[in-house]
Amino acid sequence: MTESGDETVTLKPLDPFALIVDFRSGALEPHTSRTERRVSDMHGAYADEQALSQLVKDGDPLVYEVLQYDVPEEVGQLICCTTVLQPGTVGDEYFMTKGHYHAARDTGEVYLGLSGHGYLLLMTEDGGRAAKSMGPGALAYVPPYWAHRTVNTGEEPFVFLAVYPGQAGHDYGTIEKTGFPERVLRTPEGVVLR
Ligand code: PAN
Ligand code: ZN
Repeated sequence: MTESGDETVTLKPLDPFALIVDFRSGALEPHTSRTERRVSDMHGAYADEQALSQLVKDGDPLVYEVLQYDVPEEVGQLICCTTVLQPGTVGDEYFMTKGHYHAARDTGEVYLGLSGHGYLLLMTEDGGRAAKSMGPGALAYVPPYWAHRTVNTGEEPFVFLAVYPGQAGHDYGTIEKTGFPERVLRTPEGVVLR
C-alpha cells in the first residue's frame, strides 16, 4: 500500500512473470486473453461501407487480434500485449484498428514494431494530428491525451508490442463519432495519407 496525500492506492500482489513473444507472428505465450476484430466489427470505420458489407458477405475476414497476459487494471500496473494486424483493404483503405483514446486521458503508451510495416495515426481533441511510420524496431511514444490507431500498409501482418498503464481503459465511442483526420489509401502511386 502506498499513500500520497489523501489518496490511498492498494496494489494486489502479482508475481513477476516472463512471457515469450514471437516477433514474426506476434504469438504471446502464455496469454490469458485474445480479442479479435473482423470486418463486421468495423462498421463505420471505413469510408466505403458498401465494400465493407461485401467483405462481410464474402467470409468476414479477420482484421486484427490482440494477445495479452492480463494484470489488474490498476494504477501502478503495466499492461503488455501484442497486436497482429492483417494485410488487406476495405475498398482502397488499408486494414486498421478501431483506434481509441484512453478513458483515463492522462495515460500514455509505448508501441514497439516487431514485424511488418504500417502507420501509427495520432490525434488530440483540440486538433493535434500526427502519423508515424512503423516497422521492425520502431519505438513510438503515444503521449497522454493522444488518440491512436494503427494501419497495415504492407503485404504481411503488421505486428507490434504495446505497453500502457493499468488504469488507462479504452474509449472507442469518441473515435466512432469523429474518426481520424487521415485515411491511409492504396493507390496506383503507392501508399497515400489523405
Ligand atoms: C493497443 C490496442 C490494439 C487494438 O493494445 O488496443 O492495438 O487497437 P484498438 O484497441 O484500437 O482496437 C492499445 O493501444 N492499447 O491501449
Ligand atoms: Zn492505447
